[in-house]
This record gives sequence, structure tokens and C-alpha cells, in this order.
Amino acid sequence: MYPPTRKDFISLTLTEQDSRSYNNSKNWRRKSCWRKWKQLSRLQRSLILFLLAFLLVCALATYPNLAEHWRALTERSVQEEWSAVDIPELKPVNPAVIPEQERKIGLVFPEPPPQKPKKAPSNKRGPPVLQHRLMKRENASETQVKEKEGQAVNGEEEGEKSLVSWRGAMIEPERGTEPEPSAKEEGAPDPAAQEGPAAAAHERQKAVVEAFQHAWKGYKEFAWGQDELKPISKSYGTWFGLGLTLVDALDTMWIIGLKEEFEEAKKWVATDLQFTKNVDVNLFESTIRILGGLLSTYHLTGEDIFLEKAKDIGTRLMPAFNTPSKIPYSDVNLGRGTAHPPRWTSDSTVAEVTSIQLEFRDLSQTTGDSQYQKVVDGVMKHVHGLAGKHDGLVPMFINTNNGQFSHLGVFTLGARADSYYEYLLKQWIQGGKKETELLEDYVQAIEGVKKHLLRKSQPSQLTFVGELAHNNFSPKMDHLVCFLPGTLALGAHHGVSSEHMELAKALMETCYQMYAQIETGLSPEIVHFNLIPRHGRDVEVKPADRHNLLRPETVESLFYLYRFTRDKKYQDWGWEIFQNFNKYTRVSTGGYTSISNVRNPDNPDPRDKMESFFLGETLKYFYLLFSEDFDLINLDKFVFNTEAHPLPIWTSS
Ligand code: DMJ
Repeated sequence: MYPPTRKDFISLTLTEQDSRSYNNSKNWRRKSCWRKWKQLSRLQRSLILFLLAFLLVCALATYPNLAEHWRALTERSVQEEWSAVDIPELKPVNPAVIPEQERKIGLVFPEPPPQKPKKAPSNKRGPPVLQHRLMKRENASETQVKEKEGQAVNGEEEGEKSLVSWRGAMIEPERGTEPEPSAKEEGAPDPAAQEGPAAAAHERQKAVVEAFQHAWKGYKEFAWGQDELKPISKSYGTWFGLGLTLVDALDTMWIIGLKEEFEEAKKWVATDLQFTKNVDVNLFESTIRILGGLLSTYHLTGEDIFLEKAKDIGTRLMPAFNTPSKIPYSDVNLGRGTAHPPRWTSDSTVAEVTSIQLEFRDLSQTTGDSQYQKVVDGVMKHVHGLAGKHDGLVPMFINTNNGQFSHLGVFTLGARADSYYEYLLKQWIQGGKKETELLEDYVQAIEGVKKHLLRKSQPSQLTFVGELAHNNFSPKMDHLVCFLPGTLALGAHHGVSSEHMELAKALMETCYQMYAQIETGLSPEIVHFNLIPRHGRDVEVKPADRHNLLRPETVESLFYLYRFTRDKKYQDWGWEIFQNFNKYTRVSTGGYTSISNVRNPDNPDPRDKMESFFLGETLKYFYLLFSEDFDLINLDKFVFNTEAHPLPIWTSS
């Protein structure tokens, strides 16, 4: 017998299929997973699916926070780099004395380093693009818009996608049109260079009047009685349906001496301005533009019709204050007498509820009916004692149910908080400098700005006001913040602190540089300042922030600075800006337009919209900046509301 053959090995024959089963490819893994998945019970599968769906929902919900956190981290690293640089000027402040109040409130701002205004490093201000391209597109869009005319419904035209900007101003999608060369040709002689200073001032004022007439021509022809002119499509936009531009521009016409235009507009107010409409208006916007515009026109002209209309709208806005906390809702239906918050929240914006006071207080003073003042003073008293401030700086939102600040920890002097600070000072001035709580809050807030928000940029050491989000500093500054130099100067003029004037001058230079360092010589909506030494230029602009809405804040501040210092450089800076508005935003057929890209002089990309504040504020402040008549709206007798409507300062009599 043969012993059984010893098997020392096992023979394995691998089929094609088997060999694949040992393959570590993705394909195999996928199949294996799939097989395992199939082996699970239905219950197990359901559980896993539920878990995955839950995780996805959580991830989506936390995305904004994560994004913010990430941004904060990146910004912090920049800040840390910055803080390594020794800037001795930014030391904590020392107490100082407010002369009139004889109260000790700290307000010392360091002397800014002596600097000449920096010229833009590479300021290519090329000629605007081809007129014929504009004409072609204008004609094309004209036909489309003519069809749309009349379809405007409470803020939006049907089918047209709009973005909502700060405080509800509508921004249409970008239109592919270019502006035309200005009426004042490039290289037109500067009157200041030719004649004496008085004549120059006069010539510049004349240029502003001409600009107003040009804007008015467009409004009259294509948008008469409507809210806003769309100068390129030669049509109009509706927001409240209350002739916003016309009402906003009334006192400008009066101040700059356009009597004929004024009379025509007055007639419209008397016969066509009706507040009985079933229309939702934003409390803040209608207060500062319409109520403010009517009241100031009444004070300047003494014509009763304006007070009558002011009283009508003021009374119709009162339901906004019927909230559990007495902090007003954002929206009011004028015809129905109802008010409500925005659809998505019961919060109101802090700037909005605290920047209607000058107007409501004036309405009470002028009519002798105290109800208007009572409600807005109540809001200020409430906010005065509220927790959640940071060295006088306020959050951006306040809840109308519980009256508490919401979204705590974010502080800015830009959108949603800006005019809170402005109105603290201005109410104190309006009331004859007696309401000390207002002054205290203002002074403390400026201290907060100095402590938390003030920095200097690289390489030019421009003093700027950034933002704070949960203790993380961001070097972001809205153009809106450029109201601050003017407000600080106004405070200094009224005796708050002379150091505020130094800060005002430093910030004024910065706001001017936000124009001068940009290719068109026009400021973007938002800038980011550079904090890193030897790294690029001071002013950086993100693609989403390149638009210019014809805003007034820098011109407004130049006006105050010129009034109080009489330094001609402020007029010259304003003249430069004025010429650039003419060069890049003027539309040949009438009107001026917002633009989408201040960095492209060859195609600034017009947006086809003239905001009412261009006539109400920007051109008014230009005119007053170039005026040598300091009695024309004397700043010891009037205080401007945040829409440039002058209201009288109360006298003790
Ligand atoms: C105006 O309506 C007012 O100046 C407001 O305070 C801020 N926004 C615009 C102008 O930029």
C-alpha cells in the first residue's frame, strides 16, 4: 500500500470573479458596502438614514455660524499680526471736561501724525466709455421698460428680481449700460484755479444747482410724483408710492434757490400727496425722508400745507409704537393704521427705532401736541438703561416684544447702528443741551469707539473705524460711517470736547481717501483697511462692495468740517468728488445713477437708479459746502436730521 500522499500545500484556483473579490479597488468597496447595506434589517437601515438626515440638517443650520467663526479666525490672525505693531496713539483715553456741563467725561484723542493727504497711488481716471454704446442700450431697455411702466407694485416691479439693500433701498440687478461723459467735460477748468475764492465758491455752487436741475429734469420727465427715477430706462421705481424723491428734495430746492421748481412741487404736495393709501411703509425711512422733509420745508417757508401733511403722516405712523415693549415695529400701513414687524422676525433695527426722534419731537414742538414726542422719548429712555451695550456701543437689533437687545456682541458704526450715535448728539442739541442722559450716552459711545473700533491702516496710517464681532476686530468700514467726522465736529462745535475735532479731522481724511484711492475717484459702499505693514495699499475693496449709491455721508462731513475749520481743502476735496459724480454717474437724458463698479472707470456699470437722498442730501450738502454764507442754515439755530432736513434748535422761549 502506498501511504496516502501527504499534502504539504493547498491548491487554490482563483477564478476571475474571485480574484476581483480580493481587489482593493473603490469599485469593490462600493459593492461590498452595498452588500452589507442589503444585509441590514429594514429597521437598521431606517435608523441609519434618519441619523444621516439629522446630521445634514444640523450641518446646514450651523453653517452661517461656522462661516462667521472662520471669518473671525482669519480676521483675528490679521489683527494679531497688527497688534504686534506698536501704535502708541491708541492708548486708553483720559478724562476731560465738557465745559458747559462741567462734567468729567473722558475724551482724549491723540494728535494724528502730521500727514499730507495721500494721493492715490495709481489713480487711473480714464474717460468714461462710449456714448453710442449707452444710447444703444438705453434704447433697447427703454422699449422693455415702457412695457413695464405702470406695473410697479409697492416696491417691486413684477418679474424683476431685486436685492434689498440697507434699510430697504431696492437695488436692481446689474444692467449692462455705461454712463455718458458728463456735461462738465473732463479737464473742464476748475473755477477755483481761475478766479478768487469767493467767485470760485460761487461757480461751484452754480455747478451744483446745474446738477440738481439736470437730476430734476429726468425726474420730472420720467418719474414725476413717483418714488425714484430710473434714469437709464427712463422710468421709475415704486417703494412707498408717496413721491419720495419729490418730498425729499423740497427743502433742497428752497435752499439752493430753485423757486419755480419748488412751486411746482408744492402744488403736487397739496393736491396729490395722500397718506390714505393701503400701503406698508418703513417707519424709519418714511420718518426721516417724508416727515423730516415736510417739517423742514415748513420751517423754512412757513407754508401751512407742509405742516398739515407732516401732521397727517406723523399721526398715521403712531400705530408702530403699539407693541408690548413700546419699541416700535419696523412697518406701518398708513391707510389701515396697522403696524407689524418684518415677516421673519419680531426684531427692529436699533438705528431705526432711535433715529426718528428729531422728527417726532419737532412735530410735537410745532403742533403743541405732546403725543409724538412722548413715544420717541420713551424709546430713548428705555434704550438708555438697557443691558447689552459695550462701553456705550449698542448691538444692531432690539426685540419689539421684550424690549431687549438681540444678536448681542456685534458692534458697528455702520449699517443698523449708525444714526443711533448721530441722534444722541443731535437730540441733545435740538433740546437746547439740557437732556444730559443723551450727552452721556453719546460721549460714552465715542469712548467705546476709541477703545474698541479705532485703528490705523497700513501703509498710510489712516485712522478708521472698524467693527467688532464677539471680540474679534474686523477692519471693515461702511461708507455710511463717514457721517461720523461731521457729527464729531458738530459735537465739538457745541462744546462736547475739542479732542473730538481732532478725531473728526483724522476720520475726514480717511473718508476722503476712500474716494481718492479708488480708480473712479468715487467711494465703494464698503472698504476693508489693510493692517499688515508692507502689504499693498490702505484701502481694499471686495467685489461685492464695489457699488456707489450716490450716498451723502462724506460730503455731509466735509460740509461740517468746512463750516467749523474754514479750511479750504475740504471744499477742494468736495469739488473733486462732485466732478467724479458728474463724470461717472450722470445720465445725459436727465438724472444720475448709482453704479456697480467704482473700480472700473471704463465701465462703472450703472444700476439705473437715482436714490431720493441724492437730491435730499448729497446735492444739498455739496451746495452748502461750497457756500461762504454761514448763515445759510446756521448750525447754531438748526440741526440736520439724518436725511439732511434742517429742524430748528429749541430756544428757551
Ligand atoms: C439716508 O437715507 C440717510 O442718510 C440715512 O441715515 C442713511 N442712509 C441714507 C444715505 O446714505
